[in-house]
Amino acid sequence: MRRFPRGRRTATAATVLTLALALATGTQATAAPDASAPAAATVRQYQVDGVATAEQRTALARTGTAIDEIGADSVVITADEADAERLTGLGYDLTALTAPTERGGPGAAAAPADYHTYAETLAAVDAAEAAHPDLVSSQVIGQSYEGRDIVAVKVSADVGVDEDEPEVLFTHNQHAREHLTVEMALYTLTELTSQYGTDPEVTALLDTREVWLIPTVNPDGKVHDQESGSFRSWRKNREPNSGSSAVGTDLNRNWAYEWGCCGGSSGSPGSDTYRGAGPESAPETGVVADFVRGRVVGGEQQITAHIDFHTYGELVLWPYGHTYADTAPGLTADDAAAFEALGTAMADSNGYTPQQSSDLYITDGSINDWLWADQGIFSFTFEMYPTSGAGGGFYPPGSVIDRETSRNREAVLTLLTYADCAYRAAGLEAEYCAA
Ligand code: 0X9
Ligand code: CA
Ligand code: ZN
Repeated sequence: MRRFPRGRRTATAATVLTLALALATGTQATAAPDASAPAAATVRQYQVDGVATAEQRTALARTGTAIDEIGADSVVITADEADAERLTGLGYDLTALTAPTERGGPGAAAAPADYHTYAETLAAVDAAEAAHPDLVSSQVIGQSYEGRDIVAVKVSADVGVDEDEPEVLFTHNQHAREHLTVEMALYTLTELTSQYGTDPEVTALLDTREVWLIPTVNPDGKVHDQESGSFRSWRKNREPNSGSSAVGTDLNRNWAYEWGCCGGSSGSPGSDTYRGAGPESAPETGVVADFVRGRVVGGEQQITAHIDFHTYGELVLWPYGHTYADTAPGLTADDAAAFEALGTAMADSNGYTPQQSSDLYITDGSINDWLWADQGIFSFTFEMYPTSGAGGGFYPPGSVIDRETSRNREAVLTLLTYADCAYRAAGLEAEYCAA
């Protein structure tokens, strides 16, 4: 793995940490919970009835609640007992749900060992690089709050040369408990490398595009959620908050466009949607934002298209998240038409539901809004499998990983195909795609 010079000193400390984690990995499924950690409140999912419209969902989200799942006139949230009491006091109608295992029947939920650990993820990246040195090159782009390496993997023909080709970025695992998204990164890496020179479409795309994969944006959160012996339903990063015992920032509320503008995030450190002390206050957000800014070459952002992988809901989402409006400053009718056309084309291939992200509920400080408004990148969110808790919620079993990652093969290739000019998806090439 090649390291940026500025990362070398801390990378050494992080390597020691990685080795320690690797040693602990073998027993992760049965290890006793960390006795030094404060006793965690009981966290579970609740159904909230009578929440039917985007406005009602935004009102609920405004209380600082992260919404996991949307039904016709109800939603599912994750909350501890204190949050649940607070919401009931506000007049919300909550019903505690049983754990995913019971909801989906036997075998519907995963064990921590079903997914790659952080250390195993980096090992898989290193193995791909060793096996395909002309196609794969990884870099440490910075460190998480706890000092773990955040890695970007470039995949392209002649990978060692920065060619003048459209670049496409895939980010994964902003939210700690969304482990299936890390599997998605490893699937894409395996598929692209194994099919180059074999599959004509993959070969042509890697000959003409440069792909960047960031398999985990939130390594500390992933380790915290996965490696204590049982899952913790953790969402945020692991950065302490001054003046509060509550840990963590919601990285997908911490990006530097209209940060905290619109009731789509929380100012309370205890909230699952805490936006952080300021835009890019979280180290992980800053590392990825700096990486993206570093792809401006000769005054031009090289990255043209992006997917941020989340779970769950089976959705393809596009900007804006901070306003319900279809067009807004920085988002013209033609831009919106291109987002809808390309998002719908991708959804046609994977069976997800395509929509503007604010159709769900308002979010501010999301990665999609920043990448589009600030960097001009056609930026989507995929909410992967399942559609509901019955499929395992945030923790679907390992038996579905192959099916649910390969399900996005065509969508990923479609994004690569349109990376030269996304407006082409909406038939606007004459206006926007002049050679
Ligand atoms: O709320 C989120 O950050 C995402 N949903 S999740 O259940 N994975 O937490 C959805 C974000 C969609 N909004 C924007 N992309 N603006
Ligand atoms: Ca290339
Ligand atoms: Zn998420």
